[in-house]
Amino acid sequence: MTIPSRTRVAIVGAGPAGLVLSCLLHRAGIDTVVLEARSRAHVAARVRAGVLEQGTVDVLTELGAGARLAREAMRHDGFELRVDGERHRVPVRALTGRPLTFYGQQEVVKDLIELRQATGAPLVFEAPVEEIADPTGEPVVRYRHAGGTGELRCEVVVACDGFHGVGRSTVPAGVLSTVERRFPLAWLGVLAAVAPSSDVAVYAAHQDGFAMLSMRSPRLTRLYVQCRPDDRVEDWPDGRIWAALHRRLATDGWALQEGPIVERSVTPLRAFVAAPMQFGNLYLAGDAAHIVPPPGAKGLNLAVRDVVVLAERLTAALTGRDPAAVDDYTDTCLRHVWRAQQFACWLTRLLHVPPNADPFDRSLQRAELRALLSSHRAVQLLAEQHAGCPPDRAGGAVRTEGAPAA
Ligand code: RFL
Repeated sequence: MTIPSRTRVAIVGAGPAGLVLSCLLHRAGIDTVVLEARSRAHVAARVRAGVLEQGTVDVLTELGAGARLAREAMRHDGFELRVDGERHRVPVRALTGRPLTFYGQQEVVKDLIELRQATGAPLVFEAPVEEIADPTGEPVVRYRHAGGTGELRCEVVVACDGFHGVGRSTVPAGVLSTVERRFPLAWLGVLAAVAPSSDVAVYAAHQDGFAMLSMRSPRLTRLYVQCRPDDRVEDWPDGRIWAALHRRLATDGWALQEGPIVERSVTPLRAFVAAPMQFGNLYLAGDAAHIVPPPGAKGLNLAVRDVVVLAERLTAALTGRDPAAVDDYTDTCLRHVWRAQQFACWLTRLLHVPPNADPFDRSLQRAELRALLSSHRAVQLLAEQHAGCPPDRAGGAVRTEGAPAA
């Protein structure tokens, strides 16, 4: 593919944020070029998120990337909280009107790549961006591709390049402020080629630590075990993984089915927020600006929210309808980012056993879990936060016809 030397919006990164943004702007008639560091095969195989909020499903469907999702996604009415083997159902759909949708992030990415490629608009793989020059004037994006280097001039650059990308580091240190919490915890995540042993996702709080059973398809189970941030995958041979899962997920009358482990990784749990999410004509979206700990299952959903907000504002600004529309991008996003952060950090603290937890901490944590489960209002709030608010115009995002207002 020949890469143009000029576009209106340069998008760095073809993860969920970059791809959704490119499709939203294309639909609004705005030229974009997407530059992605890795190969198409690599991006489409990266196993990460799996729980989609209804707002995210609505955005994908509205864009035309929802057909396979509608056929293949697993929809659940709720999830199970297992506390030292005691089972509690949280009926999310009954309490919120919204189901939980399980569909792998790699499948979302595949569908979006196909949608983008069908438009014929440039999406270039193996084109790592090395520098974003002049972000407050007419930005120039410098990249490597096919053994050479190139420059892309644009009016706006959106860094959707994840936590380790170049976008955030382009904002001067005196402008950008960051806050971070590193938990003394990590998740060992595995993908096992076996039918899920439960009809809903299971979050288990156990004296040994957290474990979770989730699903990606009727034949693929996603499992997580709390481990230490400095653990390596080699520290966790199959036997140790299954033994920990059997113990932490154990409950009467139920058995965990084992299967071949086809993927494994260790993810340290951290929370991170950078602000502002805009600097001149450079915008940050998704993991480039914030990381939420994975127990909340919010990262991909937040990335989609960010770009829905941004696409609406950039469209208004670049078509001349409202040049100041982008001014409140950071403030609008930070409201939903901090709401998700609060939920994810609370769930992390509630369900995991920190390495230094003493008997007092452990008893307090159990007392909090039991108080939560005995209160209808508390369970309602848990269900609402897990299901996520539908994106609405008050929050600055699109609302699909017929969706409830908030
Ligand atoms: P991504 O997906 O990291 O994509 C960034 C893209 O940018 C490319 N890139 C560059 N391209 C060009 N030039 C450069 N210099 C570049 N540098 C980087 C990268 O190759 C990549 O393709 O960011 P994005 O789009 O913001 O999406 C964010 C989500 O990926 C992330 O928040 C979620 O995976 C988080 N997450 C979950 N989110 C949910 O909403 N629900 C979940 O159930 C959920 N579970 C999870 C998760 C994340 C996890 N880990 C592994 C961190 C479970 C886990 C274990």
